[in-house]
Amino acid sequence: MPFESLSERIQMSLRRVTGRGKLNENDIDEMMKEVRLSLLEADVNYKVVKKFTADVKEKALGEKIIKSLTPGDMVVKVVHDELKSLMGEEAVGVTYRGNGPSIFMLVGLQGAGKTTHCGKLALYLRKKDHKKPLLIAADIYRPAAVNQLHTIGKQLGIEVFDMGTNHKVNDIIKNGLAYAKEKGFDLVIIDTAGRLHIDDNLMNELKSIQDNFHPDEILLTIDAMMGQDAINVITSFNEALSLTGCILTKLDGDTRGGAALSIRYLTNVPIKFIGLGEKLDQLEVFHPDRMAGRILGMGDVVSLIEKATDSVEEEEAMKMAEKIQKGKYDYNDFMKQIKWIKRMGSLKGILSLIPGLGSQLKNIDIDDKQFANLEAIVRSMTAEERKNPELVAKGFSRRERIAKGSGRPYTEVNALTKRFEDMKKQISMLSGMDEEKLAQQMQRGQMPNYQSKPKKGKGKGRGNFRI
Ligand SMILES: Nc1nc2c(ncn2[C@@H]2O[C@H](COP(=O)(O)OP(=O)(O)OP(=O)(O)O)[C@@H](O)[C@H]2O)c(=O)[nH]1
Ligand SMILES: [Mg+2]
Repeated sequence: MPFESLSERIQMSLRRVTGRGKLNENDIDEMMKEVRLSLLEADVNYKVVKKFTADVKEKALGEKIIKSLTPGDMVVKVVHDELKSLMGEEAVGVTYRGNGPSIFMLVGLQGAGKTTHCGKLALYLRKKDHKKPLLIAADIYRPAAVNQLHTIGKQLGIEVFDMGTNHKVNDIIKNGLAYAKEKGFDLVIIDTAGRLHIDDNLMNELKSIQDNFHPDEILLTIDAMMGQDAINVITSFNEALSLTGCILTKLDGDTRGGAALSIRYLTNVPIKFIGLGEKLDQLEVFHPDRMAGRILGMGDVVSLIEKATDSVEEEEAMKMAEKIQKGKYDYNDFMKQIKWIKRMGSLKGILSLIPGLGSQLKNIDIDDKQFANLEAIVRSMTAEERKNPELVAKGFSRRERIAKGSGRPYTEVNALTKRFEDMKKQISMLSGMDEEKLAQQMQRGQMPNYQSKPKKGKGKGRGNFRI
């Protein structure tokens, strides 16, 4: 996975602040010092790092964040948003022309992935935009290049136009375009030659293609493993040609990925696609927000939550919803729900990484000790009492026995039973509630709305149950 170590390090520095209720400038400074180091280590350009840290700090220290109820989570959101903005905010798509076949040309240094990405792009756009692509072999300097493109075309069932290596590049393209028009292709992708270094010959040839055919897209393939040198390469290509974007290739493996964070800000050339492997379907549209999420590990966290929610047996939740509807909620159900909520509780730390969610979680009172006490009390009840909560409610001596057995004070047992009876009353009022909705609510670890009037300052509404 790209960015693995950057991702790990940034997440570690953010852990300093996540979930914290109060932050001062010093906390932010300490955190940013580590974030700064992780970025530099990932080979992000120092100018970019400087701008990034300054922007995050300024926003994080803003009144709104520091004084909010969940400054820690808000700071994570600031980091996320700034990463995203650094990479260009939105994904940038490709442009097609309305009349005649659209012309895309791939350029780049030797071995950057031009030929491979001609194939990847053709495959992707055929699938996604229902294009009928034709590949044109315009790298005449290596006979093997023409064969390589044919091999790729064959694998994908995409036609390749070539005239061998003994014709001028512009003639090949001209003929290729005529062929595309004649045969009804609506997209041609031109594979061009690469050089080890940027030289005038290469640039003049590419410029001549640009001037003669006015491609809709001139995409520079750039090897992510180049690190910071990528910036100079992009700048030189962009001075000679009107690049419409770049494809950051080889973002798989152990690349540190710093280029992805620096390119847009330093060159203003958008990254349109990323190459994630040698296989022809390993191409993705570059989404700055998803990439930011990947770096901060949020995508993974989101899927983790989804899993946790799924894992609470759906059937069981439905069964309980049915019981609640019939007014048959008892201490056994209560224990089961505590178990569910506790499962969520162990996730609380991870959950609070997600902007917005952390603050919602504050309404769920996840206090392990409190749960342990409640469980001790219920465990000291007999099976009969657990099934029939009113026995405990009515029997003073039963409550005394339970208090002794659980080692909890009598007042606590009293409070629980009283609360439980109140809950039951409220639950019976809920009985009109849609069963499925109730089940979903409980799966999320939310108790039904037990408190009709939430106490001020103690969180509000659903999910809040205090004894
Ligand atoms: N791991 C990985 N390898 C890639 C990726 N893209 C291309 N490659 C490999 O990189 C090597 C060079 O790719 P080519 O597509 O031939 O590069 P090129 O720019 O056309 O090279 P020249 O025509 O020689 O200038 C090949 O072995 C590809 O399989 C990628 O996204 N990830
Ligand atoms: Mg090639």
